[in-house]
Amino acid sequence: MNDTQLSANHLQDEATEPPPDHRSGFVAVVGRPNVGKSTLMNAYLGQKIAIVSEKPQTTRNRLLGILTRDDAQVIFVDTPGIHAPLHKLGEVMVQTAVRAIPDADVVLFMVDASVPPTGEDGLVADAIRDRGTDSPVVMALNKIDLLPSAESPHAEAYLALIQPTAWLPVSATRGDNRDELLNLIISHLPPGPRYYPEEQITDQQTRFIVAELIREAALHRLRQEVPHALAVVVDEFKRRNENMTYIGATIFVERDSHKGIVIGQGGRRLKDIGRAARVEIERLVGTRVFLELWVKVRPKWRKKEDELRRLGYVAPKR
Ligand SMILES: Nc1nc2c(ncn2[C@@H]2O[C@H](COP(=O)(O)OP(=O)(O)O)[C@@H](O)[C@H]2O)c(=O)[nH]1
Ligand SMILES: [Mg+2]
Repeated sequence: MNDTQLSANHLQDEATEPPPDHRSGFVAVVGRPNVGKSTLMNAYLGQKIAIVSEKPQTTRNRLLGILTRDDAQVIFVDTPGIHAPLHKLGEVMVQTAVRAIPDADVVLFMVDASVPPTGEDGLVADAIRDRGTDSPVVMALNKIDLLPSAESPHAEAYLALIQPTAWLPVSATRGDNRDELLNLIISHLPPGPRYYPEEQITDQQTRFIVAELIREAALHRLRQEVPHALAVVVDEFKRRNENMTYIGATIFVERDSHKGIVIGQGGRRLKDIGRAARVEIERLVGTRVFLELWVKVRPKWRKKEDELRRLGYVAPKR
């Protein structure tokens, strides 16, 4: 695969004509950080488009995940979690999420139903109301696998936040009600054509997803404040031959001390990050990968607009 848009490995048979009652549209997946938005989208696509971690604010950009079936095309818009931002990056992330709402045909409001609502869930409800959308709001009460029964004791409190058009308890990881939720979403989409070719599953360049997979591998191996101070840029992406891709990437951190932590004793942590990322990247690009990583310090990049732009964090216009 080249550094072009990522496609599913579908059977390349004749394009099938969608039926006359075909539905399609954009589904904005919104919610506070860490409720499972990216996990759910990846599960629907059967491929890792959006990285996932147990750390809040993992998703920083808007990503499209495109699901095509015979009767419908669902274009999921995975967004950063809506939260009270502490720096410029946080502001850009919240703007990115909020701006997805008015364009959506369905707003999928995800919550963690294993715990009671927090102030941030309230911020999400406010954002949906403030953006004045007429589109149906479907609420997914996620993580019910953590509860003794599918009945969340907090369901009522969540439903009171927004009075959704429809709702379902689900588990993005275990799969409970995942298909039912998809059918529910599709039932609220308008009739419409296929907007994207059926084999396309995202709008992102392979290069971007590669950078994200490196960031994910690093996130899983770092603690506390360092993960939030990381950015990854792919500098080189070259298919060397049929079975080998060369990738050179830089991990940016904010401080010299962070650089030391990312590299680790005798370079051990960086090697570990590289090894884990390489496995995921090989799965993505379908060849063996030679991955070279560098670590560089960019002081206070999260607070500087020009640095954010250079690292690819820009809120969509509007
Ligand atoms: N137990 C459980 N954990 C989940 C579920 N969905 C997501 N998670 C976990 O919650 C964390 C945050 O998930 P992520 O998709 O990154 O959340 P996002 O910030 O909303 O995109 C990760 O550790 C996921 O594995 C679920 O249904 N059940
Ligand atoms: Mg996410």
